[in-house]
Amino acid sequence: MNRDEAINIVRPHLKQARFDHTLRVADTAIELAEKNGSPADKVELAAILHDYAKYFPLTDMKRVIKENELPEDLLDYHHELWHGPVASVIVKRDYGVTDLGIQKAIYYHTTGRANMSQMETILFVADYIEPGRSFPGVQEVRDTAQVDLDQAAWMALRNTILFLVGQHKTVYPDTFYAYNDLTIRLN
Ligand code: DGI
Ligand code: FE
Ligand code: FE
Ligand code: FE
Repeated sequence: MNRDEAINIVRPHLKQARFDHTLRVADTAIELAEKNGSPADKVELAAILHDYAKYFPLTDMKRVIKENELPEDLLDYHHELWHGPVASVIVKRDYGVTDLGIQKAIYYHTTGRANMSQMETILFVADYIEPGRSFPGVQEVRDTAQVDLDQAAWMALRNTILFLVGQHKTVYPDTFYAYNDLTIRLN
């Protein structure tokens, strides 16, 4: 699968604004890949496909989670967490994306996890810092990503956890595991 094929696969599933976000994530991810010595072509495919399932009906996502033995505890948390794992299954099943690194980057792009690969970290950070994002603190994470990818991921995780806690929302365990893992590794 090349860039154009991936774009043609996701485009019908996304609104214009989400498609534009996707292209900005891909550009940002390629820059981070080149800076960090990750394979830019794989990172680009993962980025183009990452939000494929963002607008799937909740019932369809639930079915994919149950039928493919994805962790059922996902269903106890916000449905915003479902689209990455669901997309990773579908790109493999329906579009022949066999590369496990790409599958995992898509799978974990929202929550992160402990021991993320560099490709997973790049997509996680690129999704957070792409130039269309404007949450509080994002510019500091952008600046940090230019010099230290893991530090940028740690900051994004910290910001997200603080944001969710401030909103009285739950935090999926993998997000805490990712944060703890980087906190330990960066010290
Ligand atoms: O799909 P995108 O909007 O591009 O971004 P995303 O897939 O990273 O989704 C992020 C949203 O998910 C963000 O607004 C916060 C929300 N969210 C809800 N619960 C959790 C969570 N994010 C993380 N990392 N962990 C959670 O438990
Ligand atoms: Fe997403
Ligand atoms: Fe994200
Ligand atoms: Fe995204």
